[in-house]
Amino acid sequence: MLFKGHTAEEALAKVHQSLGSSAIVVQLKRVPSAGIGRIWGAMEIEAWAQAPAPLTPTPPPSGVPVARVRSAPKEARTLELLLSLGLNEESARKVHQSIPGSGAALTNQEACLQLGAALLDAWDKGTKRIPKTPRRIALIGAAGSGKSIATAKWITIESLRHRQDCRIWCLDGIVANSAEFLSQHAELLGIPVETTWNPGLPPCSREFLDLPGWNPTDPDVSDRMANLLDRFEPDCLLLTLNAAYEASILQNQVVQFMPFRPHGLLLTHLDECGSPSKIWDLVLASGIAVFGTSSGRFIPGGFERTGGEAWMERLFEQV
Ligand SMILES: Nc1nc2c(ncn2[C@@H]2O[C@H](COP(=O)(O)OP(=O)(O)OP(=O)(O)O)[C@@H](O)[C@H]2O)c(=O)[nH]1
Ligand SMILES: [Mg+2]
Repeated sequence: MLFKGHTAEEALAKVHQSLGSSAIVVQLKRVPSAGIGRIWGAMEIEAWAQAPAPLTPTPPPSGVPVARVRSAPKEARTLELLLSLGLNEESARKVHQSIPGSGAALTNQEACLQLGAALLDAWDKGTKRIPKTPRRIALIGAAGSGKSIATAKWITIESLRHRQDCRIWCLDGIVANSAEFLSQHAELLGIPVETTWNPGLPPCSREFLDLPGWNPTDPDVSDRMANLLDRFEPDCLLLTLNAAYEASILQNQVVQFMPFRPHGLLLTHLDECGSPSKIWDLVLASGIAVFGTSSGRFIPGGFERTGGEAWMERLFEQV
C-alpha cells in the first residue's frame, strides 16, 4: 500500500496507523508534491508498505524483554545501519546526528526510513547553489581529472539535443591548455572556440570555460585561475573529480579546491568506479552535491545529471 506525507515521520505515522507498528516499509521515495505545492516545486515522501506476514510466535530468549527483540535504541540502530552501507565513520556520525532523537526504540524499517530522509536532506542542502539550467559553465579540478572530455560530452548534448547556441572558451593557465580534441570536436559541431578572453563578444545561451587542471597548493597558478574565473563569472562552477581515485585523495582535492567555492561536483570515470558510499562520503564531507557524472572516454556517451534519490537507491542496493 502507498502512504504519503510531507516528511518521513508523517508518512511513517500513516503506515503505522493503517497497518500496525510492525508494518514493513519496502520502499521510500521523494516525489513532487501532488497538491498546489507542485507549482513551486514542493516535494513529499512516498512510502510503500505492507502488513507483516503472520508469524508463528516464538518465545524470546530468556531474560530479554519482548520489545527489545524487535527494536533497538536509535543510537545503535541508525549508526550501525549507516556503517553497514559502507559510509565512513565521519559521514555516518554526521547523518546520525541530523536525525532527531526521540528516544524511542526503532525497527530496521523505521531506521532506514529516517536515515534515507536524512541523506536526501543533506543532498538537497548541497544543491542550493546549483542552477536548474546552467548557462555559464566552468569545470575546475586537478590535471587529467576528465574536465575536457566531460565538457565535450556536455556541449554535444546542449548543441545537438537541446539546440542551444554554444560557445567554448579554451583558455591557458600557467601551462598551455592542450585539449586539442575539444577544439576539434567543437569545430565539428560548428561551435565557436575562443582561445583568448574577449568580454566584448555577444553572449550565447550556453558558454563553457575549459581550463587546464592545476594544483591549488601553488598560489601563482591559483591566482591566475581565480582571475580567469572572476572574469568568466560562471553560474555553474563544478569541481571535477576522477571518482576512481582513492577516497582520501578525493577528499584532499575537495578541501584544496574549496576556496574556489564550487557550486557542485562533477564525477568522471564512473565506468571505473561506481561506489555509492564513496560518493556519499564526498557529498557529506563537502556539503556540495553531485551535479552529474561522466562515464567513459567516448563522446557524448555516459553524461548524466543525477539526483540524490538515484544515489540513495544505489547505496541501499548494496545491502
Ligand atoms: N575511462 C575513462 N577515461 C576517461 C574518462 N574521462 C576522461 N578520461 C580519460 O582521462 C584522460 C584525461 O581526460 P581529460 O578530459 O583530457 O582531462 P582534463 O581534466 O581535461 O585534463 P587537463 O586539461 O590536462 O587538466 C584522457 O585520457 C581521457 O580519455 C572517463 O569517464 N572514463
Ligand atoms: Mg583539459
